[in-house]
Amino acid sequence: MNTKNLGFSSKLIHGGEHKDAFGSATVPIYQTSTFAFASAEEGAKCFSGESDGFIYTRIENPTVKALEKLVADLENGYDGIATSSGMAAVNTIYMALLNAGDHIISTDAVYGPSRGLIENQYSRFGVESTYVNTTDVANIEKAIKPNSKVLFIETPANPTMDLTNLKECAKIAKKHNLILVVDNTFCSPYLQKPLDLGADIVFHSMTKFINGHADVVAGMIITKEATLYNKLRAMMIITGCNIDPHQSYLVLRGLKTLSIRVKESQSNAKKVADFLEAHPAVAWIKYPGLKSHPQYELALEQMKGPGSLISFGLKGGFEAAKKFLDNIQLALLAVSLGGVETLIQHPASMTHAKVPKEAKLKAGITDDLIRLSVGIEDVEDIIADLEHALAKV
Ligand code: LCS
Repeated sequence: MNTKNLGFSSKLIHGGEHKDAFGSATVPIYQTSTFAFASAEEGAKCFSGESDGFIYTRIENPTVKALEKLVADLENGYDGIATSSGMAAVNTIYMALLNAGDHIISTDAVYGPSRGLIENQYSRFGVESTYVNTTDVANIEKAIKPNSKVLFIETPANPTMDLTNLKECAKIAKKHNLILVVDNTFCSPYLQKPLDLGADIVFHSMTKFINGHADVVAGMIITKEATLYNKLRAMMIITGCNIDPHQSYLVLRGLKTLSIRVKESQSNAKKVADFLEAHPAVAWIKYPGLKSHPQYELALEQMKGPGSLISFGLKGGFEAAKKFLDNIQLALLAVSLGGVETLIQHPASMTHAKVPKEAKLKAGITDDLIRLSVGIEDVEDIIADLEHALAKV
């Protein structure tokens, strides 16, 4: 059956383009490193591309391919490239697109290591970078130089929950011949489809919503068309950052419930955000589903819903934040996000600890910022946990 025209939730269950001889209901785990050729001629054809038979699991594997096809379909893309982690996806993109002397422009509040990889490693090979506040796209235009090649956007940004207007970015990228790359980890394809808004490449840390069960680390890159796809795929293969079949199976399993997980955690997050906004100990809150979010209208325009990540600060600053986090009982005091369990963390000292202090402050990653990834527990229990910890501050 052609699954292209199915609705999103139906695709999660029936997509992925896999069929086997036994009519398996799920995609089997092809736990093999290599594949035997039927003949010498067939082997040569696989290598020349005349045949699309499988060769070797670092290059391609049936379980992995089913996952790649499915996520690409969910993002309305050409095809997918699964990687061993979200950071492997980031590195594959940088390495395939940037030459010595090239310049990349990015959101200043991106996930810390996405920025650190450029500023601390690619800088050694002569790659230049500028990090700007992309909530105002005029800042992007101002940062463009003759050697600018890539515009790298994360929206909502981790952990500030600032949004960037993707349609406007696509216009700028087109005008200045930049490749527009979007990190869609915070939304998943259920809430936002960057390729439909004009991006060339979208990628995910599948560790988060796509897998959703805090038991896999993985990444995925999807392109809009074949030329960039082939370039990125070749880089993934030669650098050996492939996902393995077992991990792919787990992600395929987690993915089946993506829409119900996102809907449920988002419904909880809206209630949690209302609770936090009204609480006297809370100094500020940033959640795209609240009218107080400065880009509430943009969220309505480019996202199907506000998601389940919230950032907020307490009136007592960093000291109050520490006391609050030490008194949380139900939520896990842990990094990562987008799973069924509620997770809470302190970005300035955890996920973004290695970003220099000045850059952190400029990007809005203040010492009092607490990031909450709301899970699918009973919302009354999540709120009771927060209420109890806030009372201790
Ligand atoms: N992009 C975003 C937006 C992320 O949040 C992360 C990980 C990555 C890329 C990298 O993915 P990974 O290699 O971990 O699969 N974010 C994390 C976080 O906020 N806490 O722990 C990891």
